[in-house]
Amino acid sequence: MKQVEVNRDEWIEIQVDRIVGPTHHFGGAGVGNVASQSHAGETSNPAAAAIQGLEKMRLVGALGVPQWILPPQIRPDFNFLRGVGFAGDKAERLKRARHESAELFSAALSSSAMWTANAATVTVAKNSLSGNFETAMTVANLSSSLHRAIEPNETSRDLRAVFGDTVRLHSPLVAGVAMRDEGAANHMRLMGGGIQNSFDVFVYGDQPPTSRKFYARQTLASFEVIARRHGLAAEAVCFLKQHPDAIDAGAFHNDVVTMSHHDLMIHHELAFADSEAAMAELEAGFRRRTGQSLTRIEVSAAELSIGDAIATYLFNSQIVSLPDHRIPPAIICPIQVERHPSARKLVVGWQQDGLFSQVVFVDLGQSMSGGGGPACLRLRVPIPSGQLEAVNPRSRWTDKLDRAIERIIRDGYPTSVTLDDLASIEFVQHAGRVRDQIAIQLGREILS
Ligand code: SUG
Repeated sequence: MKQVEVNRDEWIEIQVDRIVGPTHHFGGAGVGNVASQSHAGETSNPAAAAIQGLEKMRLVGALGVPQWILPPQIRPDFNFLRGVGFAGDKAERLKRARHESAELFSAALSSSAMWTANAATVTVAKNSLSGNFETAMTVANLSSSLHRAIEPNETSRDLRAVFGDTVRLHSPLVAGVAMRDEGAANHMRLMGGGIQNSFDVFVYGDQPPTSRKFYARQTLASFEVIARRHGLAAEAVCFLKQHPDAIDAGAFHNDVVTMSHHDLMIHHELAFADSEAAMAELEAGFRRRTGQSLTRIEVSAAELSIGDAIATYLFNSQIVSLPDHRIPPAIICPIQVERHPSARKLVVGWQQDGLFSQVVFVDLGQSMSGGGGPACLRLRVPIPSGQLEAVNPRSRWTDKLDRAIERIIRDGYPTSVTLDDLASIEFVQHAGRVRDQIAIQLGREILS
């Protein structure tokens, strides 16, 4: 087994997941997202979705990895419904939206904030004034899609409630086509040695030649702004362009075709445009920055077609460092990988090569049908270990909190939801009360 260098820089990576909301449904609204589009209109199971997500947190917690939990966002978003012209009391707004616009109705009820990899872009850099390393976050504006563009305000509040002053929280970029930003799903923090040597890789899709079928969700300009706001040095960043064919095949985020951890990057051969030159530039930049070489594994289309990469979400596996840093990280893969001989062979091979100490397969069927795998469901937030206690303990995963939340889900969440169910005011008011019970468990105040 590969011996990993002991990490002495005393930073720790927190995983942040959100409980799937009781109005979780299949709206089919994911731009360029094949799974979301192909499951549109199916009956959903919010209880199963929330339990599957909680089980993944339980697994991460049991591995000894710090796990934090966000409550479901408040849905329906009645203010949004009023803002798009549905007047009247809440019941009327809901009914009118259901009859007049399937898109606006679904957006107001979406549980898409569950995919916390899209909550924010998170980097670590030296603050030029204090000279200390600090974690900075820019909340993603998610302006590519309506149902997601309503997430950022609440996401900002949620991240503030968890992290307080332990991180520098930046507001979302000003909305607009030029600034489309989807957060950490298109960002990789590579490291050689320690976090002080972070090498931030930003992946965008909007420059020519662009995709034809689906528009790119992340722009180069948005990441340039984020790198500048977060104070990242030019030698510590690299910008890569998504391959337009990958976007058209359904790789709407880079984390669907690439995964990374410290000095390891595994990607599909079709992930990046002008790949040979881009990879040479990446490797040279990483070496200059860290004095070390990047372990880069390129999976060819012969080993796994781009279609199968997207169907299995192999590259959306969640890699986590274990408390004993001498042991290689664990990798949490969707069950679809286990069931696909070529995808399974690849991950088992990486384990045999010592890249991972353990491979765990998880069933996230409800999230996968919306186009979200294990890595989509978590935001990675590095903080100095000494500050772990300062991160809100009320929303840290523990066995006890897990049991309390599971009880609320099993007692109160619906197990079958259609769009018509969601048009009932009684139904969504009940869902709102159940959502609030979870928020209270997580130490949050309920705004009436
Ligand atoms: O933005 N799906 C999400 C999935 C996000 C996955 N995240 C990462 N790759 N990191 C999206 O497309 C589906 C909504 C619906 O079908 O109702 C949706 O929004």
